[in-house]
Amino acid sequence: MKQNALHCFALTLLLAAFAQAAPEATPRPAALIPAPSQLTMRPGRFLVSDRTVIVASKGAEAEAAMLARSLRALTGHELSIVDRQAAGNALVLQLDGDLAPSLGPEGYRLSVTPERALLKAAAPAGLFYAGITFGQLLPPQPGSAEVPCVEVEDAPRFSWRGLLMDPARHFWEPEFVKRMIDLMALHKLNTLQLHLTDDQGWRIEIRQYPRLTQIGAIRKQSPQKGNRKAGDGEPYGPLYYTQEQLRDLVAYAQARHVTLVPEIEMPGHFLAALAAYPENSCRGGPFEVRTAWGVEPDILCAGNDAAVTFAQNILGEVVELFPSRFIHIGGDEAPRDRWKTCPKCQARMKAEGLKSEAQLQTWLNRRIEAFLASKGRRMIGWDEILEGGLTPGATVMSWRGVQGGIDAAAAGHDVVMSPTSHCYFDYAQGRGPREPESIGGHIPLEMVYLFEPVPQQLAADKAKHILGAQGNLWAEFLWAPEDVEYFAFPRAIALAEVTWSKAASRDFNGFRRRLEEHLRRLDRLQVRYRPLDPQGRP
Ligand code: TNX
Repeated sequence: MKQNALHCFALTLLLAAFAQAAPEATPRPAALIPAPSQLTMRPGRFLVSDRTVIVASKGAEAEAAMLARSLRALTGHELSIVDRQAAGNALVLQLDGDLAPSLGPEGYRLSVTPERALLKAAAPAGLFYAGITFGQLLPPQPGSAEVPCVEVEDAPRFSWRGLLMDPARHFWEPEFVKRMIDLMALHKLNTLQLHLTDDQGWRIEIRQYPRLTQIGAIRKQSPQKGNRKAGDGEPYGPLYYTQEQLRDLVAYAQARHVTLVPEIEMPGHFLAALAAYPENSCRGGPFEVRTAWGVEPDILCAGNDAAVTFAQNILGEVVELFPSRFIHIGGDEAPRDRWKTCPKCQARMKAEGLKSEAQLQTWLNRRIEAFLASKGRRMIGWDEILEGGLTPGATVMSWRGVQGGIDAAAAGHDVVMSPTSHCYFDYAQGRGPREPESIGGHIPLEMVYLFEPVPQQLAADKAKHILGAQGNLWAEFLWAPEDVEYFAFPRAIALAEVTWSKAASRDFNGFRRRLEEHLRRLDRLQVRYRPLDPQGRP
């Protein structure tokens, strides 16, 4: 009995010792989102203080400055950037080209010991993402500056991790676009498609064609909030981005490793341009910028050489502003009825031996693609560009399901998956009465999380053509920035994990647990996300 009590006492001591040592020996894993490829927790902690320095090796200076900024926001500490470590601990940023074959330009290694956090990558983007991960190792409470020791090796699964914003339907001020870029970067999303033109508005200054914004950037009224069939009687605009603002946005995004992909819709969704320059239509106008949502029957005239030149000249200015490899030409929902009765379009079809209006769209795309190629760019368009046969270099964004993407990839074309089944972030997230008005549909968080961008039907050797996936924030029913944030988050975070993390590590319950902690970070940034509560908005 005595013996037993002694044993018991010893055991208690041992357990107590363990309990104390436990947080040091095996720290709780941090809520990293998206989940990294490999994470090993080590004993000990790294403390960020005023004595911590950032050591930037050659070529890492810009990333060091970005990291200092974000750590100041997260911890309140002002870290100085030096080229050599002195007293105290340090975050060391190193570029190492030898890591390129294993980690690519966006992958990184992060190794944190009590004395040193070593961030290594083959290219600046990787260092940037190592810094984001370091920031997520800090606890979500403000002011706390302790990071657990870890070894992380990480690289994205896909190169296109995208969102689309739609300033054509409702205009987003540059400051808000910057906020969205910041929030994307926080989740390692790297591509923001800007839907700059549509039937309801032209939102990009084109110097050669000033009426595009003088006329195309204003609509007489918009559908009423809460009653989409009625007009609100309120003139909207002129609202557009100047070229100077766009250059500034591009630079802002570049510093955060986000590529801005401009989308200039053609031949359909083009009414705002035709309102300004009606001679580029089949019927000659006059037209007004569309005041209802939906699709307009009047489109660019593909039979008219001057209209094709008009489109090319616009793109000529667009490529000067946006350095992105891809230029998006829309191509969706172009009713080809006007082409059927247009003498010029019919003459073109005859002269070129085209058997259908769909082939005429392909003919137009070929001209546009060649023009973009002459500027060193690649053309991407919605899956309708498949209908008359794909042009040789086209990349397809598959939105009407994934079949367009499967067909394009099978034929050796690159593809970005953005199907209405999983990626339409303008659809409702819940069915409850407290959900805000939306265009319709129902895509809850879990649906996005379970999206697999590489369809099973696709042959294994074609999987490499799937560049990634994109969530689309169409803005007919997003009226204000808070709506964009509500519809985007947390679904964009699920998409970030889908496009960054290994397919094998996908686990919705684990994601949800990490997300709950991660949402405290979004609270600090005052992001107006949809609460996880099944009822949505409070
Ligand atoms: C279809 S997706 C469209 C957009 C709308 C969206 C609304 C696509 C290529 N075209 O013009 O905004 O649906 O969900």
